[in-house]
Order: sequence, then C-alpha cells, then structure tokens
Amino acid sequence: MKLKKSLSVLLTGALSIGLLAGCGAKSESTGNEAKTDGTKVIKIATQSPLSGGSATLGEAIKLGAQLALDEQKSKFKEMGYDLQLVPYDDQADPKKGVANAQSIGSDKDVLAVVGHFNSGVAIPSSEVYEKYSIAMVSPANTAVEVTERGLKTVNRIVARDDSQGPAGADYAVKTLGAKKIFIIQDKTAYGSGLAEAFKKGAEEAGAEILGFEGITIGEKDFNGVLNQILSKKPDLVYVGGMYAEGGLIIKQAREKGIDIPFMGGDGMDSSTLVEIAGDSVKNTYITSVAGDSTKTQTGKKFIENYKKEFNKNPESYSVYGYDCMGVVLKGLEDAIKANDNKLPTREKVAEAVRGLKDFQGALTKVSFDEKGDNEFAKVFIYEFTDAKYPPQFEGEVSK
Ligand code: ABU
Repeated sequence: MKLKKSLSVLLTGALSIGLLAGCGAKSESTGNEAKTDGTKVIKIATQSPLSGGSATLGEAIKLGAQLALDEQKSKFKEMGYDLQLVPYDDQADPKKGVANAQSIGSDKDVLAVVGHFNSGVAIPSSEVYEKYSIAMVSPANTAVEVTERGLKTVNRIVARDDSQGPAGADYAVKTLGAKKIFIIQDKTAYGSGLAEAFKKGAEEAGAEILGFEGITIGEKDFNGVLNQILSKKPDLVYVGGMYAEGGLIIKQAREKGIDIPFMGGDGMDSSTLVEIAGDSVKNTYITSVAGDSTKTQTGKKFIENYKKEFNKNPESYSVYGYDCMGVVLKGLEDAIKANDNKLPTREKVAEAVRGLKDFQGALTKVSFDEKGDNEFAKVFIYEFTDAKYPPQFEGEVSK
C-alpha cells in the first residue's frame, strides 16, 4: 500500500514536470531545473573586482552586464528561460578568481561568464572555464596571453596590449615629441606586458628608455622611483599599471615638481584616477581600448539608461560589460534556437559565442577570430586637460 502511494506520487510528479517542460523550454543535458512557472533557470556569471583597489571598474563591468541582462529577460522568458545574473567578486586576486571559477563550473545552471577586469586573474581562471567548457567573454583584459593559449572558450571584445603599447609609443614619440622616456610598471601580467610593448614601440620609433622600474600593487609611497626620475630627467613618464597606483604616482610626482607629461594605458581609464590625482592629473595622456560612448546614438542611449538605472555615471568599461553580456546572450539565443528551443549544452553555447559575426553592441562591433580576439577592436587616445572624467577624446590610434 505504502509502495503504491509512493509510485503514484512519483508518477504524478513526473507527469507535472513533463507538462511544464512542454509549456516552455525542453531539457537536454544539464541540471537546470524547471521552475513552477515552467521556465528553466539559466545563469550568467560575472567575475570582476567588486572590492579593493580596482573596484570602480570591476563594479562598472558588473553593472553594464546587469543592465543588458535585465533588458533581455523578457525575451528569454518567452522562450521558456529564466535568465539570472550571478555576480562574483574576484577581488583582483588570481586565487580568488580561480576559486570562484570552480564554484561557477560546479553550478550546472551557469552557461557563460562575463569577465574579468584583471588579465592576471583572467588567465588562471579561464583554465578552469575551459575545463568546464564555459564561454568567457572579457570586457577589459588586454594582456596578450589571454587569447594566445588557444582556449576554445576564451574571448575578449577589446584590443590587446601588443596593439595598445605600440599605439601609445607612437603617440608619445611622434605626436608629443618624447625622446627620453622613463617607464614604471606594476609587475602584473597586464602592467609589465603593456610596458614591454610600449618600450619596444618607443625604441623602434627612436626614443631612448632611461629606466624600466617595477612597483607593487597596493604601494603608496613612490618617492624612490620618483627620485630616479628627477635625476634622469626624462621628457615623458610611462606607467604600465592601474589607476590606484597611477593616480598616486602622478600626484606625488607633481608635488616634487615633475611637470612633464605622463602616459598610461586603459588601466588608468577611470574616474578614480582623477579622484586620487586631483589637479595633478593635467598633462596626462592615456591610451584606452575603451571608446567614447558619447560618439554614437546607441552609446548615448546606453549612458542615459545606465544613469537612470544606477544613478551614477558610467565608467570606461561599463559599456563593455554591457556589450559582453550582449555577445553572450546572442550566442545563447542562437544555441537555443539551433537546438529546437531546448536547453543547449555549455559546449554549444561556447561554440555559438565564438562563431558570432558582426554582432553590433551599444558601442562595439564584434566578430571573433580563431583565437577569440575581436576583429573590430580599437585603441584610442585621451588627454586629461582638466581634473575631470572622462578625459578629452583625441581620436583613434589603432595600429
Ligand atoms: N586592460 C586593463 C585592465 C587590466 C588588465 O587587462 O589586466
């Protein structure tokens, strides 16, 4: 009698699940459970620094991704899926990024990741995504190694440092007329790689490199390296690093009377650079792989929606978080349609993402090559003429 009752409960349960699945998405191979309204949960993770020195841009990536996902929720609902964002804080720490990546991989509902901000975190974390066949689309990682490892799941929508470094070098030497350059770099995968690429480009353009000094993330007192600069008398200082250290270096340099131009890369493309350096930021140039959203109608609309939603101005990488989520969701939609509206596997989502052609985001156009680099990625130059953000857009300097 007890056995009969249990069987009947089991059959009724199976029947209900079957009926519910018939109303919406059909299940294929993952553990995604149908909800009571018949939809199936699909999670997209973000990984970026939400705490610590890089949190301004890490949060911007998350918020941009969140906005794109929220805008597309109803479309996926009609297809039978409940889209959910799961934000992870990688703390700009490779160990934390890898631990989070393991959690992401173990959660069968997660089908893709938007992230990271730091190349030094993306590189080890993406080894884990590859193991789980989870597509990663990066809004900000520029270190060459990110896509040079031949991983099928790893993609980025921004330019690489082997474009950004030489583009900055050309501008420094040929436009600003720098002949003697001192380079500071933060010894990370990003900072040292970018500084090396800049150095090579500057030497090829005819400049002399007077120093190539390492600093440490989190360092606050730069008197040592600034004293070297005072004695060597360069006509430009290049910083391969992030806005937290870059802002302090510029501020302390100006306090010592070093009034020559400073230049950095996209790691300094943040309002926090201006907050830290204040007026000292004037006469600073940055290359960035992030374009100016005010230059297009869709970019302007993005800024308007972002401000309305979050009550704050977007940062350089906000729109890149948004466009990365757009890329992920287009790949996901294609994979669902190609699978007769059934839930696709992670492999199929990753293949669909890599296969995207001419995806038009709010600011970026995206077609991935065989390595996962974006064929349309560009490099831009900006100048801080005043202590305000964003800096003045000078133009495109892609090489
Ligand atoms: N591209 C600047 C952000 C940091 C990074 O790539 O490590």
